[in-house]
Amino acid sequence: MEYLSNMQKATNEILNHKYDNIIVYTHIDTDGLNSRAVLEETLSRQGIFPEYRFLRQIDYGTIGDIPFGDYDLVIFADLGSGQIDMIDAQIKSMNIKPPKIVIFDHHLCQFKKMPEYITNVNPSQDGLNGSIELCGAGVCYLFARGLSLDNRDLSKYALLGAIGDVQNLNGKLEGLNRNVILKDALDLNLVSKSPDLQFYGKHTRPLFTSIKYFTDVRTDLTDNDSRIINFINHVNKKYDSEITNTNYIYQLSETQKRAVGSEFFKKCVRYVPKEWIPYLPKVIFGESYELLNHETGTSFRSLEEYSTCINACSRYSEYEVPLEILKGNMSYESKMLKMLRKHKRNLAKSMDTIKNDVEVVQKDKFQYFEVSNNEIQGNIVGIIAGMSYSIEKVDWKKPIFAISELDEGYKISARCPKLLSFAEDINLAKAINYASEKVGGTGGGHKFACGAYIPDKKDFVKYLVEKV
Ligand SMILES: [Mn+2]
Repeated sequence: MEYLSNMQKATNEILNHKYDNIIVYTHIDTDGLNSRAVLEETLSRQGIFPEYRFLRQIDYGTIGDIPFGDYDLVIFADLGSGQIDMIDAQIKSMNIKPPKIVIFDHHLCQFKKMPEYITNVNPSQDGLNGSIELCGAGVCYLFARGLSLDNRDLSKYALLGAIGDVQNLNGKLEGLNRNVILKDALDLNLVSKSPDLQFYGKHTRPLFTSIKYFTDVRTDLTDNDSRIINFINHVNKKYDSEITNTNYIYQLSETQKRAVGSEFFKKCVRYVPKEWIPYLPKVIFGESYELLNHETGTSFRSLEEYSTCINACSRYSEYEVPLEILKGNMSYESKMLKMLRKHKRNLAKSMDTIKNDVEVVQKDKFQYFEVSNNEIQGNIVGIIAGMSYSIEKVDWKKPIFAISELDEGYKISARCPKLLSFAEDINLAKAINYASEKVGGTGGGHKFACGAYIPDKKDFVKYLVEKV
């Protein structure tokens, strides 16, 4: 029970020592921002008011800026477990008395020997799966919940973090995410849970568009408006329903959703290899979660779309706006929606670039394309790689790698449709880690979505061929 005893130790460290100088670093994605929201609220309820900072990642470029010598306690959330040796080496090189360090994280732990002054709280220590059972905000939430059951109102943040990190990969939340966090949120009537279609965009775009951009299976509906209209008409006739082209998924009844889903399933069956069919249901049907204090039809009702909004801001290094929205300050709403629109415009423009101006190179087991920072901004190239599966020349049965040229070095983004990753048991994170380390870079992420930074692209593709 290493994780639980570390949680106890961390709690003791934070609460019982009455440190004057505390600083909290959190990651910048949806999970990181929600970790921040949980910690800030929990600690202020305890009368503790640390300094807070956001950090994109701990690496050799950023670690020198962390003022370890100025604080008694440094807390990292949703990052840190993978950089313990680096932190220790940095502190040793500073010739200072080490501060106490607490890490609340769910990423892979990597260290040779745990320094005595660091407490690393990570569910993987008890054999839990940090990709689907608990996220960074979830670890922070369990810390808060351990202090007082009155903190259970913060469960909504932990759920948002989990969805932001795609921990509902298998169609629904599982493990501690489900048995503790979702249960708390349901008990307090903060969220609803219901069986649903797995199409993205239940409150913010018509069913029509959701079908159009479904990228797990390429069917004749992919990116084809008139066929989608025919498909919806077919469903209506067969099931005697009246779904219109402008209906949003949230407006459909459960029966209508089931009708659309089963007809869509039947269609997909004709397009996927036979061995993949058993995995089809879980990319079409799943569970969706909604925040009951937000109106239907808004960007903040479904956890998935809310999470997209937060990421749209943080990708452009805007953290204040999503954090305020998370705390319930809706006066930032128009700012956030403005950023979301800008983000969507960038995506649309970049998709045109991929369609018209970029060559997709086909290899035996994967495909890749190269772009410069001017063609597609480095901060969205991963999303574009994922969306590119709706384009004809991209093979939806193979993973895709995007190599984007930065001012210095290259950013690599890898994506693979969920269905493909289930059916072929593909682990892109392993492949990208291997190839990027071979060329002197660093990489990581999930099986089906990950990234890396490399100094030189020469030989990178060769190493990928060895590992994919
Ligand atoms: Mn995370």
